[in-house]
Amino acid sequence: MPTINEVTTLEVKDGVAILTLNSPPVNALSANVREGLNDGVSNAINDSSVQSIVIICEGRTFIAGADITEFGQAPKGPSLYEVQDMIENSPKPVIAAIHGTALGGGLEVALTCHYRIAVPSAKCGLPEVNLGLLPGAGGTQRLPRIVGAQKALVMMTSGEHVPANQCFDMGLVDELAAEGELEHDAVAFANKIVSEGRPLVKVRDASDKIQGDKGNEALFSDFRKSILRKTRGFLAPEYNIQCVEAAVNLPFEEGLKVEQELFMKLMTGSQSAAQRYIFFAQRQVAKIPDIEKETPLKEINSVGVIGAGTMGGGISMNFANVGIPVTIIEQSQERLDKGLSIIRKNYENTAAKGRISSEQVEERMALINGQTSIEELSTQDLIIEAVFENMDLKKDIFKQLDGICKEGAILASNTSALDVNEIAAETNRPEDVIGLHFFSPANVMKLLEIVRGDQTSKTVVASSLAVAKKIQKIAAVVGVCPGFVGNRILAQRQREANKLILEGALPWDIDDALFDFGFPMGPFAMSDLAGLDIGWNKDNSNGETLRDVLCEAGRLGQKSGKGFYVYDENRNKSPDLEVEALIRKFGEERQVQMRDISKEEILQRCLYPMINEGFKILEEGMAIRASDIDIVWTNGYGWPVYEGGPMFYGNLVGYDKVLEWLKNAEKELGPEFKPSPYLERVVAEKINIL
Ligand code: 3H9
Repeated sequence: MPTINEVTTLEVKDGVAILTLNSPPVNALSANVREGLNDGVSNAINDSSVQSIVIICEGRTFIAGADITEFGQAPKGPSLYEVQDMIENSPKPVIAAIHGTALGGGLEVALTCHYRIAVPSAKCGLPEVNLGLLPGAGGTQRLPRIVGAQKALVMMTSGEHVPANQCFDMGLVDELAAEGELEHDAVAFANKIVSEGRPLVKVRDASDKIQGDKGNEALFSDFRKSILRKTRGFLAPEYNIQCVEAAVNLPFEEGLKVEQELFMKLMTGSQSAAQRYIFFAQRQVAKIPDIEKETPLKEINSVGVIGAGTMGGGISMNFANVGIPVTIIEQSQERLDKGLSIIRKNYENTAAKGRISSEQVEERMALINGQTSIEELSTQDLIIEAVFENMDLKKDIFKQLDGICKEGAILASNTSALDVNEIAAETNRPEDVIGLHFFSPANVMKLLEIVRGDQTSKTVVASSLAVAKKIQKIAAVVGVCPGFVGNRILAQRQREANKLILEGALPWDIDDALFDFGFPMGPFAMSDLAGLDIGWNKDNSNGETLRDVLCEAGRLGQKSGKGFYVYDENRNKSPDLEVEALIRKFGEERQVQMRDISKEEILQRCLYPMINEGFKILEEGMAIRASDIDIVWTNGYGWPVYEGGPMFYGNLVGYDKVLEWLKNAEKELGPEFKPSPYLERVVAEKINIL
């Protein structure tokens, strides 16, 4: 087959030039793919035996976008715009033949083709927004012209991958091919276009779908309002909207200029840098250096969960959702029934929102089998203990499990902070013991910390990663230390927040600073939500901590209508003078000097110790890489993705500046700010840890 370059071939069949790209893994538009497209289309145009051109891809997908790894590098080879001009201005019809996903620049290439054909399993989308970008190769101007402004707004601000049949309905795809017959059907479609003398459709010239929305400001303001909550803090969604506005109101070429200007702003900004970093971090986190790809996996076809409380119930739902039967154990029938009814209610709520059918509710409930005896866990492949955080209790359970569970079963604890090695030592099979730390609500939160004990076998780690993927979690492998990665870093922020309110900052000052930074809520609003009385005991409360004082005053959090804040009947919070007075009194009694504390200082006090702790975690080998820490924090603790996580953010601020700040804080405020020696080394030797 004639080769254009190392990733492109061009073959002519029945007057149809078939230009095939093969650049694994995802046919991204790297320099050689652009070159292949450019030269291939050019050759086909110049070949008099060719009447039409089909662009098709080998491997798992059509072009999945620009090559993100090339961003920021000196341009090489033909630009994407040159390639698109070549395709769009071809005097012979060019047809994109799509399987897998046509995403970002890939869809933008397809949009310069005169026609598009796809198999039913294919999906199309402009997901640039998820990388903090907008489609920068004319996609913002062409998509609205083909699907209308409203649909383009939804696609571009959500980044969703739209199934081919929907693309067909909205006119984005002109023809559906039979599954597995893409090349054959694309050639037939190309011949039909030629024989019927169909026009060379240029999407850029279409106007019927956008005409009616010219000057329709309400369309855009309503849309902005509808996504406000979800997109708070992100720049890219707004810039995408501005591009669609330009598409509707300006001529094509002027719209392109708006697209280019806004694309460059995003591309050179820190938000997109953070979001692109997180994209790769998310793929990196699943790679464990000492665990080879070939590591044998244990099959997990049945699961046992101990505890039908909030955690146990949520954990069980994850497995039932993917068809894995779960046996859930609770001490009493009453508690079991309560737990099962909460699970059912959760499913029914999801069904009420239309996300699953009522049959699916029943199917999933049928997969969850409640039992009151731990002896029922003799056959399951994976057991997850999810009882409350008490070492003695957990040890006792693992001792029992050791005697009950079948050989080779994975024995996991959902502990959020306790020593997994100590728990494993209760068994005669520590190699099968692991921590699987889910985050609440466990059926919703994406993060899973996989806690690798000293003796946990590679097979058990690899199998845990595989099952995490199956239940659609983002798993980070962490080491055994108090609080692991997530809670260990959280403790730093919590400590400083608690100290700050005695030094003069009020709970809402701290919450507001962190909310404005991008967290969904600050630590005090969070405490109110969780309940201040968790772990508080009325009988031995002696006003020693502020929490004691608040609980003693009946301020238990949202559930009692007041905690750090006071709440109205809709659970809207307001600052409360009474709390301010209690805090002042508490501070005065302890002779704490009150002062004005700026928002900047609040952020430094709360965030820089977290970065420092991240370095300590890396130094101790408790996280594999800095980006794993950021994955934990962006997926489990609400660190805004556009700030990249604590380690990325530290680099943005400058590790040298963080270090200097910590040194001063150590002198002025105490030893808890002592910089990690690893941070000192990274700064001194300018080591790149990201
Ligand atoms: C863009 O197009 C800008 C334009 O508007 C034009 C500007 C001028 N580049 O996810 P996977 C790698 S922006 C480079 O595990 P899956 C990925 O890192 C782009 N590499 O597979 C991984 O590498 P490794 C818009 C990429 O099957 C491997 O491919 N497009 C790219 O679960 C496999 O990836 C997007 O945002 C890329 N564009 O999912 C689409 N994409 O094996 C981004 C992937 O070394 N990609 N890699 O870890 C995706 O959403 C998924 O990768 C996809 C496949 C759905 C395609």
